Amino acid sequence: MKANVQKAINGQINAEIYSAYLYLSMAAYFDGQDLPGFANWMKMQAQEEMAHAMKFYDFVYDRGGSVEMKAIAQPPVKFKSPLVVVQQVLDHEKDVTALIHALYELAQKEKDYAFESLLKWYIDEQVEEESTAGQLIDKLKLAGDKGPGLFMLDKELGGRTFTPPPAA
Ligand code: OFO
Repeated sequence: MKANVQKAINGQINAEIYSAYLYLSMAAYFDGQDLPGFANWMKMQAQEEMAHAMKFYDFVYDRGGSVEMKAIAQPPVKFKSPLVVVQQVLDHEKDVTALIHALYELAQKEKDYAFESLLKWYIDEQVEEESTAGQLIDKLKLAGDKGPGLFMLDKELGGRTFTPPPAA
């Protein structure tokens, strides 16, 4: 594996773990607001992000490279409202999509076909991530930011479970 590819993947591992950390911070906000269903949704999202990080991690070792853990930045800890939080989820996922697309361009430039193939999974996953976040925003707008609608949506989100992605 080329040094610049390895460095870029290590950077993305850090970004995925940051995503997990961000979603855990959002989970903590929702637990503090007595919205355990929203908190559950964020905890499941955090688990997904760790799985995204590990898929890159395993790929590096499958290709004879090495992983180096970097410091994880502190995520925001104060949030304005449930709607603002879910809008931040979508904004964050759009940023991550841009990172994945940049990695794909690097894979093409370096003619690293195995990396390119791996990234196709992430490209599809980001379509899913943005769509899920967009749906959550729509549901929350319909339910309203407080009252019975919010309570019902919280119950629904409490049912989200984690399904591990296929191995690299
Ligand atoms: Fe790893 O997809 Fe979200 O951030």
